[in-house]
Amino acid sequence: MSLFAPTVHRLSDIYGADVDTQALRYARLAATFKATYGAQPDFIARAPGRVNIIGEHIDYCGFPVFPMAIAPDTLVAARANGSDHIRVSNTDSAKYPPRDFSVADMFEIDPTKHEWSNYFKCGYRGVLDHVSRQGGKGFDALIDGTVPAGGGLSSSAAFVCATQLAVQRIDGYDLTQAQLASAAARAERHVGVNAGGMDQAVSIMGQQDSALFIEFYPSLKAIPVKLPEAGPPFAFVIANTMVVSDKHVTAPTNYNLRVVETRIGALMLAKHLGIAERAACVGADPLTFKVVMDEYFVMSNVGSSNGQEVQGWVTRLEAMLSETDKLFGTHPQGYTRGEMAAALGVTTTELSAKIHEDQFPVRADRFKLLQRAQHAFSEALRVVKFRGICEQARETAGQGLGNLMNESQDSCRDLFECSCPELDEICDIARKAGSLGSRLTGAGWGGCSVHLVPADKVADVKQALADKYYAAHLPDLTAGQLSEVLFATKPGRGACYYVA
Ligand code: NG1
Repeated sequence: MSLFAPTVHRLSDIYGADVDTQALRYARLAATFKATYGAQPDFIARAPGRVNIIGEHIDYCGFPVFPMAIAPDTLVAARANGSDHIRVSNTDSAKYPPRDFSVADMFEIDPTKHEWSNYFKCGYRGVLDHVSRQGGKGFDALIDGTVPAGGGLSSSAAFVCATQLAVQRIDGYDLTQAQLASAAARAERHVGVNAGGMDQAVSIMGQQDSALFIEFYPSLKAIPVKLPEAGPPFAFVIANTMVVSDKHVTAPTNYNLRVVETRIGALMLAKHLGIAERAACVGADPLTFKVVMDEYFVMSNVGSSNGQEVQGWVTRLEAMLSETDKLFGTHPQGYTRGEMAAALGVTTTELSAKIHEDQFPVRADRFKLLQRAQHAFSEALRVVKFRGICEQARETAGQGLGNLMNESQDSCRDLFECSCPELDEICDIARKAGSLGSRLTGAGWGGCSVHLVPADKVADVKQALADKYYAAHLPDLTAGQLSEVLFATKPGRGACYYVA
């Protein structure tokens, strides 16, 4: 795997066979850039969206996830303009009007305003904060995106990552892929979502024909894993519910609340296991379930804390599940703030500071620590088992992988409560039509679903979804629109520069 974002000169190196549509798109982008700014762009930076195959809402718990990059992407055409201004426009100017910023403006991101250019500013800050600089050269940028916004395919990460690539090339930096991914994950938090790092890592490091097993702790590591080739081939079908889940708007009751529930869960579990005062826990920022698990096993000398082998993971995660039930099983209805503060021996104000509520406020009467922890540990277990099945590459792999995806959906629906009726309905229709495994992908509460489908059943699954879901819920969709919300995909390459 290359250490730095590569530069490619042929569109086929990015999109495989689908070059004609892309050639037209890139030519239009260059022409619009020239019409807008009076010159050709120097280069185009490109970063893809992703589908998370399995491992939902556990990146911010420090656990491994298993996504793949896909073809839909964000392009940033750019050129230094010799001024101290940064001008940015979008090919969809009706929805995303042009903006003109001074370098100082680029550091002002107001998370209370839902403003498209905030993501551009995040990308800018990602690079500049990483190199500890207050500003760089002025430039012009034109954005074009094909990842649906709010659809669970990570349009925001694609946007932030592509912007980072553009900014570092304009300003003459060369961050490694791991640095770019970590910088983008930190930067995206400026818009007020306390996100993990999965999307940025796979957008930057995605590999053609492989999914990635991404570990975050003790450091970011992406291991390409081929999907089993033994047995009948299968495809991933993506179906968008078209229920737009705006993470940014619903964060206090959905995404950020889930992050907080797992963080408080980790603090209480560390205390319960008698390891809260150990340096690794005190110094962890944030303290996650993964840190707690590793530290507990270091202390009790059971297995290595970095054990990669499937059985090592299974032993440790099962032990954590059992401790979870012992500790949180007394409160199946959830905890009040007062109960959690008392359990940790702090005031509710101190608890609020611990979970950074000034930056990421949350709203809930009860915090469902039992269910969230059960999901996190069992989902991590499914991820390592999924990888294990891929590596064994047996004839029967498809069913095993599909079962894990179905169990993941059940857990997301019942324990993590991040599904929605439309996602459940789509999964049900797809399974009945031949999908081996169907689940939501991304944050959930709407957005996209992913289905593991034997190649000879792809047409049946798509037809069933078209007839039973889309015709019923969205009768006005044209055939062209349908192909954008319901499609088969395979692992694509990560971010790169394109220079003709
Ligand atoms: P989406 O909303 O699909 O981009 C979000 C987070 C991920 C991860 C998933 C749930 C951002 C940028 N991404 O993905 O880090 O936590 O939810 O697995 O917020």
